[in-house]
Amino acid sequence: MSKEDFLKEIRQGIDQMRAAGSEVTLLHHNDADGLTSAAVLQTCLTRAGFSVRRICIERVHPPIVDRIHKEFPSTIFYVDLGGQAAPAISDANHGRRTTLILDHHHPHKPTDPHVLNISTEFFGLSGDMDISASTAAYFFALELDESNRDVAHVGVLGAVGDEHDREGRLINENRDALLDAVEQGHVEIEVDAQGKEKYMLTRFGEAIPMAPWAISITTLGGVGYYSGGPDLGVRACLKGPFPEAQRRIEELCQIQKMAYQETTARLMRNGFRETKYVQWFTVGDDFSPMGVKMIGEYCWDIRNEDFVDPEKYIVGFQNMAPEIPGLGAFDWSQTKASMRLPTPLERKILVDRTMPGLAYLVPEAARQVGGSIDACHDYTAATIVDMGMEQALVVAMDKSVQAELSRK
Ligand SMILES: [Mn+2]
Repeated sequence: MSKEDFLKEIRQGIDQMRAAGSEVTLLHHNDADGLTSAAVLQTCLTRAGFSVRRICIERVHPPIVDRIHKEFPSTIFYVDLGGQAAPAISDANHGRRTTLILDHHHPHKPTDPHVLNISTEFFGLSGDMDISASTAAYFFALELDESNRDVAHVGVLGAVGDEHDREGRLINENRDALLDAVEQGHVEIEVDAQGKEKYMLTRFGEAIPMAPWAISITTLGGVGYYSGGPDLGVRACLKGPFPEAQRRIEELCQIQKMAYQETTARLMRNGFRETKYVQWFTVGDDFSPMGVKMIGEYCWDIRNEDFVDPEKYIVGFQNMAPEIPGLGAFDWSQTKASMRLPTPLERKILVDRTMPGLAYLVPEAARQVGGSIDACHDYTAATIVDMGMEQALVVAMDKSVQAELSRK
C-alpha cells in the first residue's frame, strides 16, 4: 500500500463521480483543515464542470446524514470527516447515491458498494503526520487536472492547521504539496535557529505567517459556525485575508473571549458539579452562536487552572442548536459533551496507567445512556446525548472508573 495505490483509488472515485452526473453535495469539517479541503475541492470540481453545493458540519451526526442521503439527488462527497463513520454512512445511503469519502482519520470499511471510502490510512499514509485532508484534497485535484497545481498552498494551509508540522517540518505527502506551493512562489519556508521550519503564505502579496492564519480560519469555522463563518473561511482560504473576513475574525475572537470569561467566572463562583472522579458543568445555550466544537476547546483551555481539580476528569456540555446551516431545522434536543484531562490525571492515564483513559470510558458510558459514539482518544473524547441525560452520562463514567479500579 502506497501513495500510488491511494492515487489509483482517487482516480476510481473520479470515474464514479463522472458517471453519476454533475451535481455534488460536499460535506466538510469546520476547522482549518476541513475548510481548506472544501476550498480545494470546490475549486477543482467547479473547474471540471461539476456544480457544487457545500455544507459544513461539525460532526457526522446520524440525523444529518440521513437527511442528506434521503433528500439530495446528487453525488455526496465527505471530506475531512466520514472515514470512521463509513458503516453508518453506508446504512444511511442504502445503495442510493454515489458517495465518496476522502479522509485522514482512523477509517472503517463501508458496507455499501456505492460508498467509496478513500481514507489515507488504508494506504499506509498517516493522517497524523504524513497527510492532512487538505493535502489529500490537493492530490484529488491534481488527479482531476494537473492545472489545479495552483491550489497547492491551500492544501498546505490545512496541514499547518492540523499541526502536521509540530515536529519541526511538514513531511512526506504534506511536503509534496508544500514543495509544489514553494515552486510556484506561493509559500516560502523560513528556518529558525533551532532548525524548525516556519511557513509564509506569499500568494497574496505581503507574506503571511501560516500558523496563526490557520488558527484564524478555524475561528471563522468554529466560533462563527452558526453565523456564516465557514463561508467566509472558505473564501479566505482561496483569496487570502480580505477586509470583511479580517473584521469578522476580530469580532469572533471577542465573542469567544467574552463567553469563556463569563463561564470561568461562573465556575469560580459556583464550582463544578462533582462525582467521585468527574467534575462537570454545562454552558447550556450560553456559547450560542458558537459551534459545539467550542465546548471542547474551552475544557482544554481551563484544564490546568487553579479552580479545576487536577485529579478529576473534566466534562463540559453545550446544547446543540436545532439547525444545521445550509440544511435547515432539526427537531433534536441534544447536548454535546466534551471530555478533557488536567495534566496530572493525564499522566496517570497515559504514563502510569493507573487510571482508565477516555477511549474506554466514554463510549462505554455513552452506550448506556443512548449517546452517539464518536472518535475518542484516551486524552480527549466527545459524545452527543439527549438533554436531561447529562448527569446519567457522568454517573455512568464514574461507575466505569470505579469498576476499572477495583479490577486492578
Ligand atoms: Mn483534518
